[in-house]
Amino acid sequence: MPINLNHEAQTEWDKYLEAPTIEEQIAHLERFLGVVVKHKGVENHLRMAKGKLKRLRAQQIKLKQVKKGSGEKWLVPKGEDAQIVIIGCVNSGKSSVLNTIAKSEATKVGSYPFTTVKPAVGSITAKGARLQLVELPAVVEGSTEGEMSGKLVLAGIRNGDCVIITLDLSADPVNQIKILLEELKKGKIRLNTQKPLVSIEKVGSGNIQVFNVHYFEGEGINAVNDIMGAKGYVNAIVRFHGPTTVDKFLDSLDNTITYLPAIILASKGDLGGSKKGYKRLIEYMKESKQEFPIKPTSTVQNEGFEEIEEVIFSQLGRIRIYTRSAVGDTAERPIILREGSTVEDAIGVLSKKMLKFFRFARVWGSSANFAGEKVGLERTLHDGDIIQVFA
Ligand SMILES: Nc1nc2c(ncn2[C@@H]2O[C@H](COP(=O)(O)OP(=O)(O)OP(=O)(O)O)[C@@H](O)[C@H]2O)c(=O)[nH]1
Ligand SMILES: [Mg+2]
Repeated sequence: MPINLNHEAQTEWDKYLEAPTIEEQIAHLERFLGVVVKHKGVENHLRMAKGKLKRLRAQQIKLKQVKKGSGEKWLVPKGEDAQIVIIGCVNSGKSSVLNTIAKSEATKVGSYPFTTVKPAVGSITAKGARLQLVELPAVVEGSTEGEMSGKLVLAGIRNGDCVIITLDLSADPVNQIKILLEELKKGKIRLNTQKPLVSIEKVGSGNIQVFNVHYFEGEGINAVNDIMGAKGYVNAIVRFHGPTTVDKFLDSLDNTITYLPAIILASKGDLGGSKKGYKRLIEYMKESKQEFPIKPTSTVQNEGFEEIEEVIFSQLGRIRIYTRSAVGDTAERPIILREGSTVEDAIGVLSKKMLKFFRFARVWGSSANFAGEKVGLERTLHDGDIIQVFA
């Protein structure tokens, strides 16, 4: 936060940072822009505030459309930084988990099945990132065929950036995870699965050219040619970048598959039989080689949620980058980018125009070889880095 904001502006900015709803955030940002005393030292801050206000207003309009029933009801427009979808079988504790994490009464909890029939929304701040939590109605056997609005539920999952799965530990959690993962697999959603390490480039001529085929496990050039031919490719370059099975190779040819990170919250840990259920769940996940962070919880006893924000942020695969202004002030709130993002990605979020006039950037943090290192657009950034852009 720049120390050179006038007192009134600082107060409005602090209120904006704390504001729980979009309406209040907009109101404080508008007041901030009305009272801020303008000078060189606050230029970056002003630009950021105006950008945020624009995004929030756009988001507000979308949310209003959704409420009115514009046909998009099931795709909750994305919040500022990322959207976390909460899914699970019926009555597994999704609404209770949403309310507990969001520390609010965001949605209704009920002992009867299908209490939640439309997405319910809450929000949290996790390590400086504003996250939207969306509880989707239950996934059931047959969701992929449209059972219990299943197609819309699956579309809602694809719209998220990370998934929280709730499993009722007192009611055969192994059966629940099997149903969920089977429906998601049929719905072309892959959780905690690395994207195929193979890239396909369509070209104008030259037939099928293959590089590093030794990575194709148990198969060779002929299998590549057969599969490519069956999928209708005539001219293409296939590059293997790491170990690839036939299933993974087929996945790489299907760009309708969604890959998402996920966490399991094993709920109702206070009920009888839950300890046994938890043990069986851990054994099953290990046997079936499915790697998920699993946290046993109880919403009734408020247990297992101590570091939930950190767990969600780390699974989300995002980094926090802090900008430094021309006069050396560092922003208090980070910009949130995908892991592996570069200086170019960071500037793209701030202002596309700035990219045109970019000269160099200085970086502080673990991606810099020394504090304040001068870097170009291609430098990969790490969580917690600070960048100062010279244009
Ligand atoms: N004992 C205990 N009961 C819980 C816990 N979490 C949820 N429940 C109960 O389980 C029932 C279902 O909870 P919800 O949070 O509504 O579950 P849901 O998955 O959202 O349910 P649907 O929206 O109907 O699919 C309610 O009666 C809750 O009170 C828990 O940690 N411990
Ligand atoms: Mg519910």
